[in-house]
Formats: sequence, structure tokens, C-alpha cells
Amino acid sequence: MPAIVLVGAQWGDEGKGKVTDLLGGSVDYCVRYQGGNNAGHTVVVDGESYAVHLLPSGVITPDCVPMIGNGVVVDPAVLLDEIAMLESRGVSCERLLISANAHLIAPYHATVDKVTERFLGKNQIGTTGRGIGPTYADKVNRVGVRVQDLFDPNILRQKVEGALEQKNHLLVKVYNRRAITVDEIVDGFLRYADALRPKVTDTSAVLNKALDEGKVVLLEGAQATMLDVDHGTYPFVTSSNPTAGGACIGAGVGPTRIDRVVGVLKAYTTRVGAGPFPTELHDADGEHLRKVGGEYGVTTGRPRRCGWFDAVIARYSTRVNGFTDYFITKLDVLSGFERVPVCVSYDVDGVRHDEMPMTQTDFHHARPIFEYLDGWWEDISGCRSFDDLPKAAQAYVRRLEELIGAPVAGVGVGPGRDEVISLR
Ligand code: 2SA
Ligand code: GDP
Ligand code: MG
Repeated sequence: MPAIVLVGAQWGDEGKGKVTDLLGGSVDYCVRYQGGNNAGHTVVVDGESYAVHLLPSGVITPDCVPMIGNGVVVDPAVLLDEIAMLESRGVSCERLLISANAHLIAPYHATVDKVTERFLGKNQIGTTGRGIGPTYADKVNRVGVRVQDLFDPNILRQKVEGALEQKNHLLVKVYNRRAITVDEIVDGFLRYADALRPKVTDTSAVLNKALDEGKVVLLEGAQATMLDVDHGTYPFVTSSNPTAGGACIGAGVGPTRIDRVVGVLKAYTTRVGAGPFPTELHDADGEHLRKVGGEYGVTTGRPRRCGWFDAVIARYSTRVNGFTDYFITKLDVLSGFERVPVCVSYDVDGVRHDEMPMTQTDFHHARPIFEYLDGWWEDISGCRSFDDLPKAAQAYVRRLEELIGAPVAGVGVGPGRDEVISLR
């Protein structure tokens, strides 16, 4: 029975939180499968705005079971703070389940993240500084600490000792920092063990049983396709696999279980952090999109870089994720332009590319080839059916659909739960 994967199709902040919430009414389990508290997903219900970083957006939906899968990296202090914040606002986190296999972010991961960025200088990635990359590096290097280790203090100590041997060498000898002690890390972790214990389980077993029983499972991606460590603009990426294949690995669900893969696309493009961005605007139009779209990082508050819609990226995302359908968000933000440029291809050193160039060097050289669509002036936030939209806005959506090569299931016309036009 239905397992749905939801993935950002650009560089993140497409409005995944809102689309998860929209689907949430019919969803029994909502699962985060990668990333950590680098994410910032916004859900607006009855004028109340909730920003979640580590918990899946489905935590806001009553009766939906929120789950943190094995592919997520968990900062226990942040998790407990986020739970406390939501509960203080009347959102119950009682049902939350956490994978015993998820890896833990330790304070030294954030330290290594920040010092690595500093030493990269002008080549820095622009990470969120939350320790995400170093935690995944430890996981792959087999010196990570997992949630289940919180319940076996001897093993926990052994693992922390192993991890710190390398870290302290780096911190003291290379970065001239103080050594971190095993005691401070172990004692810090053990403070969270009792609070987390009742929520920790074999989440893969729970999910597969739920699917056998006909329950609906939504696997909610964080970050996005172009930030994927394999398919994104490496090295300007996050350290996990937000693309649809990552959902199977990060939740412990086989590919044969997935029925629908939903892409979330903003009607224009944004990026936060460093790296190539062919349609980026450095002018008043970019400022306008940032201001009207409220384009500031939900986690770090950083201003997001803004640019026009890029159909090459959207097509590429459709390919690497196998999207069955799309939600286009923030169409309302585009009201008020005489003409709206849409990038249909790239010019790379005089050669036209209709698809993503094979190499990063070529992508860095890509110049957008634009098609200019008619703009519209009306405030469309009150539109609730496709026919309510101005003709030019309808034509914009239909042209995007043609360029992307997958059907549009819905169009966002405002941040609120009800500010959406359904097309299916
Ligand atoms: P990291 O911290 O190692 O994952 O950073 C690596 C790159 O991934 C980008 N990244 C993001 N991009 C967009 N949104 C994200 N979440 C927050 C939000 C970001 C914020 O919702 O606004 O508040 O700044 C997110 N998380 C990671 C990051 O910018 C690096 O380019
Ligand atoms: P996510 O990381 O993909 O969940 O997206 P973020 O929450 O980081 O950023 C998306 C922002 O756009 C949030 O402030 C949302 O409330 C807002 N948003 C989502 N959909 C729409 C929409 O259709 N129109 C407008 N104006 N805002 C939207
Ligand atoms: Mg976000």
C-alpha cells in the first residue's frame, strides 16, 4: 500500500513542509530519512507558523506518527528542545519514534564543521554549522555513535574514545584547539538517554508492518536534489542523499514499496550557501523575490540567493528522482512582473546544453538561455481553482509542466494550509 516520497527539486526551501502538511491529513506515518537539524521546514496552520528542524513536518498533523529514520543524524539536545518547543505550543510529540540506528551528532561535530569551513576560506561550502558533514563522515568512516549506544554506557564510552582519538589529533595538532575529553561527551550524551529511551525502536520494522496493514507512509526529504551528495552540485552539497533513492536507505523500506514520488518546486529558484547557480539575480528583481518571498534561512537566518526558474534543473530532478508528479509553490510571489524569464537551456562556452552538463566545470560556466513569459499583476493568494488564476499565471504553470515533463498536482499561492490550488 502507498508509500509516498517527497523531495525538494531545487536547492531546498521549496516549501516541502507545507506540501507535507497538505498531504498529511491522509498520512499515517511521516518519516524523515536523511539530514539533521540543518533543515528548516515551515508549516502554517490557522495563521500560526511552526518551523521544524529535526522532526518531520507531519508532527503538526494530529494522529500522524512522526518518525526519525536510520538515515537521519540526530543532535539529542536539539531534538529535546524542539519537542519542548512544540509541546509548549500544544503540539504533542508523544507519538514520535526514533530509529535505534540513527547516528548522533556530538558537540565535536559542530566544532569540526565550523573549523573546516574556516580553513576552507574562499572555498567554503556555506554549511549550516550544525555538524552534519562531520557526523556523516564518522558514520561512513565507522567511528560514529548511534542512538542505541546511549543505552549501553560501556559501548558508548568505547565508541566515543575511538571517535575522539582522531578528532583530538585534528583539533589539537592541526587546528590548534583544546582536546575534548571522553568524559564530557559521554556524560553529555547520557543525560539524554532516559528521555529518549521510550521513543527508540526498530523504525524499519514498524514501517514495513504499517505498509503491510495498508497504512499510508510519507517519507519527507530535507534539503533537496541539487544538494544531494551524489547528484547535486558537489562539493557544494549537504552530506546525505535527499533524492528519492535515499528514502529507501534512510527509512529501511524497499524500492518496491514506493508508489509515488512527489517533487516540490518553487516557481522561481533560491539557494542558501555557496556554489554555482546559473539563474541567480544580483539586481532589484532578485531583491524583490527575496523580500516578497521572505527568502531567509529558517535555521540560520541567512538571506537566500534568488533567481528565475530553471527548467534544466527541474528536468534533471525529474530524472534522478523519478517524480510521478509535482507541487509548484510560491506562484503568488511572481505577481507584479511585466515578463517572467524561465531558463530553458544553458549556454556553456558557446555550446547549447538542454540537459545538465556532465561536469561541474561546465555547470560553473553555464549561462541561462531564457524564454520570456507574460507576467501578471493580480494578487493571486485568494485563488482556489486553476480557472481563478489570471490567464498569464495559468500559462506559466502549463509551460513549466511542459518543460519539466511531469504533471503538476498542486500550486501554492500562499504559505497557509488552505492557500493551494489542487489540479488532480
Ligand atoms: P550542511 O550544513 O552541511 O548541510 O550544509 C551544506 C550545504 O547544504 C545547504 N543546506 C541547506 N540549503 C537550504 N535550506 C536548508 N535548511 C535551512 C532552511 C537553511 C538555513 O530551511 O532555510 O537556515 O540556512 C539547508 N540545510 C543545508 C547549506 O546551505 C550548504 O550549502
Ligand atoms: P522547506 O525547507 O522546503 O520546507 O521550505 P522552508 O519552510 O524553508 O521555506 C519555504 C517558505 O515558503 C516558508 O516560509 C513557507 O511558509 C513559505 N511557503 C510555502 N509555500 C508557499 C506558497 O505557495 N506561497 C508563499 N508565499 N509562501 C509559501
Ligand atoms: Mg527549509
